[in-house]
Amino acid sequence: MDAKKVLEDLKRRFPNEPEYHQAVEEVLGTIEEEYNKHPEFDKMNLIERLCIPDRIYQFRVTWMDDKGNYQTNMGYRVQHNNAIGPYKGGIRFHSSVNLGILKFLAFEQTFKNSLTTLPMGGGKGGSDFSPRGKSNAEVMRFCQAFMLELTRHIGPDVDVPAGDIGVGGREVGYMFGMYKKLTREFSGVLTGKGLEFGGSLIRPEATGYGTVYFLRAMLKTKGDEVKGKKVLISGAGNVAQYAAEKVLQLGGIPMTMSDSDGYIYDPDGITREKLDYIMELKNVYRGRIKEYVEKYPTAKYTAGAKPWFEKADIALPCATQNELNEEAAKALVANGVIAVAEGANMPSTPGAIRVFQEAKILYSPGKASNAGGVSVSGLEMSQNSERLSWTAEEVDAKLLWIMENIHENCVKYGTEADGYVNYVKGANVAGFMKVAKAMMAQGIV
Ligand code: NDP
Ligand code: 2IT
Repeated sequence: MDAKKVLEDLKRRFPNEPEYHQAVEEVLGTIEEEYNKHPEFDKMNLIERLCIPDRIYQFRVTWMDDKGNYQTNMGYRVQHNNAIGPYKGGIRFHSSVNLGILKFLAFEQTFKNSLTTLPMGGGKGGSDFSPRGKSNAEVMRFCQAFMLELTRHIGPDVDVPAGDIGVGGREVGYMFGMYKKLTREFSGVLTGKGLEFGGSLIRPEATGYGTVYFLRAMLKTKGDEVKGKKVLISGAGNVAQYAAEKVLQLGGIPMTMSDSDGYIYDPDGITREKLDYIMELKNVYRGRIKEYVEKYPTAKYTAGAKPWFEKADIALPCATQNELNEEAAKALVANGVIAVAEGANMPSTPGAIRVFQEAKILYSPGKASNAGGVSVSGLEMSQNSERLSWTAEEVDAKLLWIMENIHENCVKYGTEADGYVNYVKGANVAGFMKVAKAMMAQGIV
């Protein structure tokens, strides 16, 4: 394959999808060499079938708001690849959602899920509906209207959605309820369910915990540890909260959290008690991060900015794509950051990744370091199939094993001649090879 040509062709056929192009470019650039060692792949033009989703569903979602007005949003499900298992990946509700963003996420998910060692293909879905500022009743009506259409495209052995930005336990619960009502079937069709109806212990924690387990494994290669390190965290949602919790458990000091309006910096560190406040603020009251400084006035809030220009040892981007650009990466490196582990999907721009890799600091892409969430989703599917629930200790031990295994695979496939581990290459090659072999074995389908 000629990676450049493949990409140009995709850009021509699918214009106006910059995030999708960005994700594909990053993967193609790192797997090209390995791919070309296998002429049988190119003979079957495997790469095109790997980049273009198996199928995409798009539908209108109409629902009634509390004032009695009818609102219309778009709904999507991108089923990217099911060579190694049923389509699997989250659902995102955010005003910025469009097809290009979901195509990038579904593409990334395919490699991420392959890395987990569990039998899951890749998919992603969502809507441009934003739960922000909506009442509980509005969120429920929207979730029901969304599931009314999505039902016919998913199933426990077909496609198993979960949460992502704007979709947490509440939304998964409402969608599960509607699926159950429409199909009269109680199954593991969604993951991230409530514990009372088939959810797994540690699923809410899994992405954040997994990111920090991966960070710990990276630091260990340098004989270093999380203890005593100052950590910049972006986001204040599911991933950011549990990344902060695990940093605290390992003796590190979270310094920042953010949302799309700005970030807070606490010079004394975000302690366990302060994190409890943030969790209540975000999860119960659905408040904004700036309210933190009213409660803890020694902290500062900066509107319209990102936390990357503060001094620290480690950065964990846990909010959204392209939230850390080249300029921010340069500031992080200049301030002495030794490791960046992505909790979000594709938070670093290509320019930022270049800066990290040229400075030879530890840098892991989301598809490796945030794979803990979908891994425990896979474990939720296993528990649903055997109609048993595992203890928190069991699930956490399996999560840790999976994250350390992904780390080992990145080292195996990503170590360069000078010993520097290119985690992007490692993750992409390891993830790709398994999917490619499965596709080859299954013929042209
Ligand atoms: P949440 O909705 O719980 O939290 C998202 C956080 O990111 C919020 O603080 C939100 O702020 C902020 N954010 C969202 N969009 C933007 C934006 N455009 N600009 C700046 N800030 C933004 O989502 P999650 O924590 O679940 O997801 C965070 C990231 O992690 C995403 O990239 C997601 O794809 C990824 N991820 C999630 C997994 C999971 O299991 N949940 C698994 C693996 C990856 P605001 O309230 O202002 O919108
Ligand atoms: O990006 C992701 O891996 C997720 N949002 C979690 C997907 C899942 O199926 O648990």
